[in-house]
Amino acid sequence: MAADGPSSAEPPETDGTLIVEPPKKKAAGLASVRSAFAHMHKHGHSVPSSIRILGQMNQIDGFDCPGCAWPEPDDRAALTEFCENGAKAAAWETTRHRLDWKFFQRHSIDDLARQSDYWLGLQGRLTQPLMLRPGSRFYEPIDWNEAFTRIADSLKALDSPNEAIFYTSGRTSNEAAFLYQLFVRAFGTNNLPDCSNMCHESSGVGLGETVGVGKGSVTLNDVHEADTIIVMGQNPGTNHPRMLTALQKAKKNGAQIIAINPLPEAGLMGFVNPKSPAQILSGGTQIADLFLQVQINGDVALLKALMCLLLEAEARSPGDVLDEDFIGLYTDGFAELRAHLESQDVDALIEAAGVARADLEQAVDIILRSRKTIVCWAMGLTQHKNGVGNIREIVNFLLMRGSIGMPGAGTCPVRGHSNVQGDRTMGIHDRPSKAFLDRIQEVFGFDPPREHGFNTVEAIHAMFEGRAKIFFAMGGNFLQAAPDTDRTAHALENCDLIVHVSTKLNRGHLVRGKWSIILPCLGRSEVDSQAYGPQFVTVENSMGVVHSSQGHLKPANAELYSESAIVARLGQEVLGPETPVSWCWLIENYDRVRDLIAATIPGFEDFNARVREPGGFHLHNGAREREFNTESGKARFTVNHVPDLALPEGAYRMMTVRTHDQYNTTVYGNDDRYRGIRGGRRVVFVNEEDILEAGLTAGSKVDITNDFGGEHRIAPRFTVVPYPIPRRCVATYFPEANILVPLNNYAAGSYTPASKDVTVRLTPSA
Ligand SMILES: Nc1nc2c(c(=O)[nH]1)N[C@H]1C(S)=C(S)[C@@H](COP(=O)(O)OP(=O)(O)OC[C@H]3O[C@@H](n4cnc5c(=O)[nH]c(N)nc54)[C@H](O)[C@@H]3O)O[C@H]1N2
Ligand SMILES: Nc1nc2c(c(=O)[nH]1)N[C@H]1C(S)=C(S)[C@@H](COP(=O)(O)OP(=O)(O)OC[C@H]3O[C@@H](n4cnc5c(=O)[nH]c(N)nc54)[C@H](O)[C@@H]3O)O[C@H]1N2
Ligand code: SF4
Ligand SMILES: [Mo]
Repeated sequence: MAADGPSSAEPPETDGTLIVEPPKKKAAGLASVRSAFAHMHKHGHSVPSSIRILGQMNQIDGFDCPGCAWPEPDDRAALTEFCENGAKAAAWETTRHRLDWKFFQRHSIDDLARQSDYWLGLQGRLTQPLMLRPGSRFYEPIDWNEAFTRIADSLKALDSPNEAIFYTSGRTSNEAAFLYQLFVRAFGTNNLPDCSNMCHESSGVGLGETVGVGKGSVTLNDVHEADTIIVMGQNPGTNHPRMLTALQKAKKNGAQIIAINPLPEAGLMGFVNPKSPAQILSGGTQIADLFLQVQINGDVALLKALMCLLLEAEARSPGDVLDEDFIGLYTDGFAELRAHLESQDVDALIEAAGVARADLEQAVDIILRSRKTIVCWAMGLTQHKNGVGNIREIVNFLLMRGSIGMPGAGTCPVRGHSNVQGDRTMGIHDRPSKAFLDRIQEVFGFDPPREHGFNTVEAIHAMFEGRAKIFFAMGGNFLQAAPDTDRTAHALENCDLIVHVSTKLNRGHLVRGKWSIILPCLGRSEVDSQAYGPQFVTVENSMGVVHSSQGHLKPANAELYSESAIVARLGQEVLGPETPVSWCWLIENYDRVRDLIAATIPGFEDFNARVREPGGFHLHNGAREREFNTESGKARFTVNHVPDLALPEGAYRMMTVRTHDQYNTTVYGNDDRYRGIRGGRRVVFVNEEDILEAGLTAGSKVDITNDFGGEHRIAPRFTVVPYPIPRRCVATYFPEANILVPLNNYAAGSYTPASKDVTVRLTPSA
């Protein structure tokens, strides 16, 4: 570690007073409206200015919400098509506060590292390129030319292009992402790790192998039409709040909802639509008809038990449960799965899941009422060692009843970042397909590198071992998003150069390489003016709809570059005469970039015209049409292991989750309203009986430790909070607990860190 030890990599303790109240039973309501405006106010916006800004969000001619990837409905509401957390994301981006060079003259990086993440984010938008020179503890302003020259010279001086790593976070537009991957491949590497590696990679891998497309198959209208919706490993009330409106609509149309989660999350239990005075008065609607309180990582066992019960129901009533026609025509592998399920001890599976048999039987009753079943999921399923297995089990379950590729049925991995799905479509991928690289070769006339690049976990190893020397990040906060914080910090500090393209200051900027550079960029709410005037960009939401996003606000600073313009300058400076495209000409008018996308990526034919249709267009999705693009051309049933959930004596299984007041590593405040937490983030939720058994009390301070791969990890001084969580399961918040997530404990097949299943011990703090 550098001079000041690991402290700079980890968020310090907050010193407010922690208040613990009972968890809420319903999400949203008027409190969410108050919260939205309070956050706009915190960032210097009056009520009229807040209304003006938020009123542009998610509108046809406005900017796409920088929050999550949940889609807009066809009948979007004028001015109010956003949620509380979308408003927070907008407030944090459109803040009126600015970070000028004087700020960085006053604060050394050590000084800044002692501040909380909340404080760092409150300081405002980055406005000038900044550089941290070798040995210095202060960022200094530099001009753009100097920044690009240093970056280009460093990249060109590498022994191999594979010594550079190019990270992407999921807010980057399609245009910027396409140019970025083109630049990186023309430079000569596939080292394109992204936030997806830590997020839905297990979904992409699991779905790709089984149904031939790594994206979900349903549209928003399918959700509205479904008869059964299973929401697993997801907390939509906080992380995809407008999904609750869709679930409510589905319920109104007669759907039943099953929630599968270790926590009784408020948004899964009930919802009060803040836009409906009638609902505010009546107290809103119940969301889940059935709540299955699975233990952490009990989902494979639960899904298997469910399928065994379905087979039993089929035996009682042949032809009514399985969709034999579908199975025969469209799938392979069912006989093996059936034999496997028949060999299972259902009671043992039910015990491993941690739920009651009667509840599972009730789930079967709900499911058997129709074939229009959708399964929605997020990080509670993907961030496990058996994350890919979780997804394959969902597919098994849906295929058995032919619940895919028909209205109201299918797969629904709910994506995180607002354009994380689009970035992948544009080629941000450390393991690009041969077909994609062939297209690049045909269209651009150069040989793209064919060997796989580093994903997030491999990138950390490579930097740690000195095999990679430059880390370039298009957005995000790699330091705090990645597992094993200390290890990741050491890895980054080994680099000769770290470059962050960012809108806001974060802790990642404070862990330094030999040289560190911050390039400030436009946010998507702002006017992006190029030679041909203001440009719009495009994004793809969680359901494969590609649409435009146009910012109308004055940029935080006239000097800011757009992400596309930054890539273009890099392309020009680094590749020189060997460049495959004329970068500056391209970004004069983003239509030109879109024409290249149209020429390269299937499904984007006539892109410029189609994206100008109000609301954009749907990308073709094979699974939705029952075209399964697997090797055999059929959807595949698979047999997956039930993970061994035995814990060492005295240990707990820890999941790391988000509070209601954060966007990944951006901390909006120290509250987690729905879970009853105010004024603190270093809390650990523990079952009351476990607290008693361990001789702890509510409010005790504990150190949380993990031992994995011969290393001892410790996260000191967390406050114990009694919570309705299954026995031996505990929950903490990310990024505080990331220091405990072992880098080498990741999902087989997808490398997604198992940040929802960390074996820990709780020891009273000294
Ligand atoms: N406001 C806000 N919105 C966001 C984000 C944010 O930070 N803030 N982040 C965005 C991003 S990038 C993403 S990926 C998504 C994340 O969205 P979520 O996946 O909803 O986020 P998490 O907080 O990680 O919550 C995981 C949920 O899974 C449950 N869970 C954990 N382990 C298990 C398990 O083993 N089995 C089951 N069945 N459930 C389990 C937890 O109790 C929790 O309810 O949200 C996106 N939207
Ligand atoms: N333990 C644990 N770890 C996790 C998770 C977990 O559940 N548990 N979740 C994982 C998941 S799902 C994800 S997606 C990752 C998230 O990983 P990242 O995407 O790397 O992290 P974010 O916190 O979303 O990045 C926030 C930063 O992005 C920058 N930014 C914001 N908007 C823009 C923009 O428009 N352009 C540019 N260039 N920069 C911008 C700002 O500087 C801000 O500080 O974390 C992962 N890490
Ligand atoms: S649901 Fe997601 S995309 Fe929609 S407004 Fe809320 S945060 Fe933004
Ligand atoms: Mo994510």
